[in-house]
Amino acid sequence: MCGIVAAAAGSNIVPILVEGLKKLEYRGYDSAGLAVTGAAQIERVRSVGRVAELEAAAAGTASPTGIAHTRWATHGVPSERNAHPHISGSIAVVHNGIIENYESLREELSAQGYVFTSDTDTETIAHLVEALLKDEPDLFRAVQRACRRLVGAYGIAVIDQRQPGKVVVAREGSPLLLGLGADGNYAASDASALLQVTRNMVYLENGDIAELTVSGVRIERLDGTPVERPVHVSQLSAAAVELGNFRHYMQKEIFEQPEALANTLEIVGGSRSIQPGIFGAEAGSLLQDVDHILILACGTSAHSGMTARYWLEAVAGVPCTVEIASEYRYRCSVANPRQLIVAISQSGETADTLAALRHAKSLGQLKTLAICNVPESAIVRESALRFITRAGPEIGVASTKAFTTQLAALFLLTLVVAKVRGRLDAAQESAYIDQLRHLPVAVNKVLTLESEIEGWARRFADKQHALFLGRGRHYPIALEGALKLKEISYIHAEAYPAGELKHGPLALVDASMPVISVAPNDELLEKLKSNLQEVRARGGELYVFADADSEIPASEGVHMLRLPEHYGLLSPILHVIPLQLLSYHAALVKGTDVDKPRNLAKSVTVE
Ligand code: HGA
Repeated sequence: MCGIVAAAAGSNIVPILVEGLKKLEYRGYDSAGLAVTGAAQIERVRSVGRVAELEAAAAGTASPTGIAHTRWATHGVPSERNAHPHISGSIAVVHNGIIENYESLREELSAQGYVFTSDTDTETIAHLVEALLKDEPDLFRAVQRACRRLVGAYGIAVIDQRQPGKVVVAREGSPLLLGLGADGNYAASDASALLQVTRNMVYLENGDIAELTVSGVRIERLDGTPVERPVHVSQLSAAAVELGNFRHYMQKEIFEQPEALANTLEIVGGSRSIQPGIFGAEAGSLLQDVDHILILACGTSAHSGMTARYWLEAVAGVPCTVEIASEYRYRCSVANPRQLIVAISQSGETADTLAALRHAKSLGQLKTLAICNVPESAIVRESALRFITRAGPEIGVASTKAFTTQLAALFLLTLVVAKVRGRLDAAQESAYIDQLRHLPVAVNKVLTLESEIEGWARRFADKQHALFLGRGRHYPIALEGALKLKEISYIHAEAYPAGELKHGPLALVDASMPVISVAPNDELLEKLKSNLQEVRARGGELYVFADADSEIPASEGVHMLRLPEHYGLLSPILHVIPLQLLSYHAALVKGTDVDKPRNLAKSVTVE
């Protein structure tokens, strides 16, 4: 989603702003812009398209104070006039998020004579601050007063030509952090933008407002109370976001899965048993009387939750429900203080998941667990327990390594809950640990199938539609395969539990509809084989991912690929990988923008 970078330093900060925006490009955006305090007035540069174009356009711009932004439009089409920063009089504003009361503010400010030049909700903030500056000349105080009038979610950064050397930032619901540097102070929506200048980060809380100058920062609450926030030394590796020898981040990230899984599972160490403490010091007592698990997530993370439901019920014997976060947060649900709330999000900033977590807590459900890839994120900070997947930064918008590491974390959760409930004996536990340890090797073997999968992708990249089938714990894997294909190749895809075929979707099957089936050698294989016959009988072309020992012969119209190992309960982690590769290669054939698919963004920080 949108990105913010801001700086108040001792020398020209334009190259830092541009470099910071480049680091945020992976999040997805449609336009970019920056503004600095100039010799006589605010200097602003905006462009639709890539940050490289903004960089070229800003070649002659220099200043020690400025703000910059990548926009992912929510209000008003992607265009130069809607790109941020927005200016009113002597001030300029960039904004992430959505101002929900922008229409009434717009009416009020228009009545005062302010002329709007964009269709954004953001421009109301610029005019509101400008209007308040008339009574309150200090920028910090004027922004503070403006924020009290805003309803919605925002991370903002503001500069004033009349108060050079100063940037004011504030947040409510959108991520924002400060970077304390040697030659100045900085702010950004994501730490990766600031690693170029500092590792010393201060995470702002909702309702915080901060002023940055070259010599320091000060933070207050919106009501004027001064606050101190701790300085974290970021452990993010700057090299982790380089592309290396791969063509795309998505490809790199698919191939990083063995390492990502090994890193994530390192927490188990050489032990023969798994302790609840891997989810946080209080996990042992907090999990004690849990009688239900409610998983809240969106998109790919919801699919990892859906897979985990099969594990949690089968192995730990605990009832489990998975809800799409944006539904749960607005639904009247029955609260259960004994249920464990599990919030899953790659970034830990997903607005819907964060809001769903807060909603769950507001109902008195305080047993909360975050499964996230970013340790300093809001969802982690606001949960009682946490498990940090160690996938490393995920740049491709279509999630891959975050998904498989989430699955590994959820399997560990299954084992811990099973133990707490007395449902796992030492021999079983040890066998599962062996299987987990072997996962990186097993994933490596699956990755060797890439060239055959590439051949399949070429066969159906010209198709308009595709159907994905799975059963049991592989049904969510079929859903994830369909989502990947939609996201990056723009081929319409749907997933069904194979038994549902005859209840409707079979009507769609003909020779032009490829049907991709996840067919591991499990207890449902015989049932699945009958479902595949139903497809074949209607002329549908089948692409089947089976296990080495699945007895399904290849025949005309039935293409078979066998995964090297049969992996039992953990098989979903292996079977999703060929589906990731299939989508990746279909997208390459179609020539789409694999890492930044149209209309989509990484870290969905708006509702
Ligand atoms: N509402 C603003 C900013 C959108 C945003 O934060 N996207 O992630 C706009 O539409 O310009």
